[in-house]
Amino acid sequence: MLNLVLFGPPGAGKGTQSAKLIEKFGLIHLSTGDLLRAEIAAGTELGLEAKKLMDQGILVPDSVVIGMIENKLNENKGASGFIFDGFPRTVAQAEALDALLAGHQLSIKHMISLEVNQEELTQRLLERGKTSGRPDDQNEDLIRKRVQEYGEKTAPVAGYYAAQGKFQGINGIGGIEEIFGQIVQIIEG
Ligand code: B4P
Repeated sequence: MLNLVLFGPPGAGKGTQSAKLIEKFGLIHLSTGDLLRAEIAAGTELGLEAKKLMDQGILVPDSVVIGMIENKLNENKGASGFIFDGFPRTVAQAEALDALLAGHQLSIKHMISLEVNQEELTQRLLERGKTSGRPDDQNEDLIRKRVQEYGEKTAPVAGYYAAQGKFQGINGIGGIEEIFGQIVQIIEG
């Protein structure tokens, strides 16, 4: 069973690489960003609350995203593995994920971190913002706020997995195929 965490700052390429990994390895893709945007599109109460925070570049509360992941794990009991994309984003989320997986006799095999500098992230997200319709991609101040949230709340998650010997950092700047090749190499050992 292959369970991966794909990690990195906003715009590092987590979503891009996840799409390629699910195709190659037949894994279930669990992106908390996508799940939250689906709640917003459906106009649920959770979505309305999340939107207020996401539009300011702020993380939504841990309890909300942990609950969403718990539901998805329960819905996909026979899966051959999961890619966690954009989750965990805090150490509390990482601890909750380990506890949830243990309840299903599962664990994380690799945590793969895509490393990209702020200048490149800003360029990528502003470019995506031209067509994505995502309000959080359309303004440089908001992107800076998201990167700041990442530095303060999410970056410590790397240490959590490093302490378990599961952290693998790779350069997230370069061609999409080249980066994919490096991830596949880690997975196939
Ligand atoms: P997410 O949806 O997770 O958004 P992201 O970090 O912007 O995306 P990602 O890194 O996947 O970028 P992508 O591959 O698409 O989160 C959005 C918001 O939701 C957060 O700010 C937060 O408020 C909330 N949220 C989500 N999860 C949460 C959690 N667990 N806890 C609390 N709050 C949570 O790549 C970006 C762009 O770069 C694309 O246009 C792509 O084409 C391009 N690109 C990718 N790889 C490239 C490469 N190698 N070279 C050049 N361009 C590349």
